[in-house]
Amino acid sequence: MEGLEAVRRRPGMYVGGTDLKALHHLVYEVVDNSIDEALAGSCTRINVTIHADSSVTVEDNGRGIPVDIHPEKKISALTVVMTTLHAGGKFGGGGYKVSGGLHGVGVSAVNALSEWCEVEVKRGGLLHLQRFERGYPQGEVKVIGKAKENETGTKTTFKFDPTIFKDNLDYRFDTLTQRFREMAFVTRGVTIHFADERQNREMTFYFEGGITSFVRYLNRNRETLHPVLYAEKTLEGIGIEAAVQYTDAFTESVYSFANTINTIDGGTHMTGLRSALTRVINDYARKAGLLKDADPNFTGDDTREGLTAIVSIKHPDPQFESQTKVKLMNPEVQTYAQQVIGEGFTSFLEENPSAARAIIAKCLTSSRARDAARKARDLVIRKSALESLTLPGKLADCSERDSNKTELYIVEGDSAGGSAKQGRDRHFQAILPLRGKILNTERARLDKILGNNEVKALISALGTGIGDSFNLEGLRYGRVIIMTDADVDGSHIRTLLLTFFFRYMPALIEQAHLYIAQPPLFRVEHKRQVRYMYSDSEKDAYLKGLGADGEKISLQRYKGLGEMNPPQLWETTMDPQNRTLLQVSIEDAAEADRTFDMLMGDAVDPRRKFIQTHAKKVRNLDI
Ligand code: 0RA
Repeated sequence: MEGLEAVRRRPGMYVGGTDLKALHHLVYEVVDNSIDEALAGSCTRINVTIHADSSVTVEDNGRGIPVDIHPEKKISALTVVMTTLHAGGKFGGGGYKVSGGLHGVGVSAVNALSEWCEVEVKRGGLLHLQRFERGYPQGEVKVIGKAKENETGTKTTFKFDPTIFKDNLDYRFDTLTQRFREMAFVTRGVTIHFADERQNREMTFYFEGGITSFVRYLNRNRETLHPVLYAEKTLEGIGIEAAVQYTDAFTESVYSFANTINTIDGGTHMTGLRSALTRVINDYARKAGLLKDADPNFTGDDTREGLTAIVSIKHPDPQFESQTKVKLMNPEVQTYAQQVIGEGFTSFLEENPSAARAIIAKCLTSSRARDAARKARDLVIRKSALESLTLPGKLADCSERDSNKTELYIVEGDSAGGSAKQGRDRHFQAILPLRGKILNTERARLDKILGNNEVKALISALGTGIGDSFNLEGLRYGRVIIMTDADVDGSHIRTLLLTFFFRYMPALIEQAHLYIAQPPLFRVEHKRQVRYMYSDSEKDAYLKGLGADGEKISLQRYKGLGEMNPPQLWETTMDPQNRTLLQVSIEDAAEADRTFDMLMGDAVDPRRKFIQTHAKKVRNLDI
């Protein structure tokens, strides 16, 4: 029991903390054990249930945790598994533990951190039960019934200990769903059923095609260039599989897994995948004469544009960079992954010449565009260095020079720009109007946007430079405020600007310099009193409150900033005493970045749906 006391005393050492993330890891740890059974070919179904009291049941139809008496310890193997750190896969079977696991400490750590935990095992025709409280067995393993012939499995129910996981923490449906979906994708053929009895929601994940389905899922809103390529082989006991499909998108979606854990920082399996793709594409393009002698090879950047891929490995002894298991370090995996994926991809291109041509055409466009973008960017950087003293003509600057006190409003359109220029406090507020249609007319890669005059003006107004020469110290305004119309165009431009800042100036967001202005939607005048309303519901509630008192009510709906006169704009949106500003978080911006992809991609349907869905609540779009 000593180990368990240590876990309870210092949970951080064993489960990485006592926060929401650690809480979810308890569930993953238990499910991982069932996934191990599935990977061993002994389990096809896993049911996870969150009960109303936030206890969690994980049930599988695997072989069942052995219950026989352990030869040395003279106690049931089940008790050993549940109370000994690192006892995970040491019994019988001969299989190794391949799935994730918490930090290798096994289900015993979950047991130690649970108020109570009950394990039922069906094995050898009998149903067994053992109960634990804070890790301590409450009696021996008991036989409490019979199991049907050949029916085996393990059912674990635990309630996390609220004296350890404090602050009313509770599980999040979406977080768990995401993880179970990933587990089901990378464990082909297993069904994960997830029910949340707190809110009567349930989901089932089963992917016949494994990671091939995963790639199809990721590309569901994109135009693909060819069918999914799947490659798989076990080398020296290491299972390697990859699924690859190019799309006409400009971005890349590549994910890597080691023993079903999403290694978000990649590692050797990811490197193996990337180098295999680049090498095979170059070889093919040379042989087919699509790259001439004088042409340089495609770079990794060229071959990753539009790439959607999953690489998943199963390793008996995975080495991770850190306790958090986000980067795989085993050096041999790089060679094996490169070999397996290289062979698979080579034959795929040979057998599918039209796919090969489409992929290479995509790489060519990408490489040319990158070249052009590099030149444009160099130009912007060189110019912005030169122009750091010459501010853009469109900028109406403020007189204050202390950037702790200054604000830059980025305003859509010249007419709104005019109102803002007249309405502002010119002492500390600067206005930069941007011509409305940068997004729709460009419909192109973000790199190209750097060459756009509006964006160049923005970069020089900010004073930070861009790319390698970006320096937050140069920032001329402590607050950078995006002020766009409450319509679809306005939200496009906001999405574009957020994406731009997210990709090229993330520090500006992280250091809390970026904001979104909140102009009102309505002006209501009643008994010579003017009020501004910022949402439909606010307006409706106000009008209802007035009732029918016979007085005339005048209601004006603002469609654009340009409809407000300068004093109105100041009063409602720019006056620090009255206005509301939304501070943009890096998550908001990341979300905008994904939205941007969808808005810019060639798949028309999701874009139309997006616009239809958001046209009504456009004020809160992607923020
Ligand atoms: C050790 C050995 C065997 C199975 C398991 C553990 C096992 C553990 C868990 C945890 C959750 N579900 C599980 N299912 C199985 C193999 C025993 C044999 O060879 O029959």
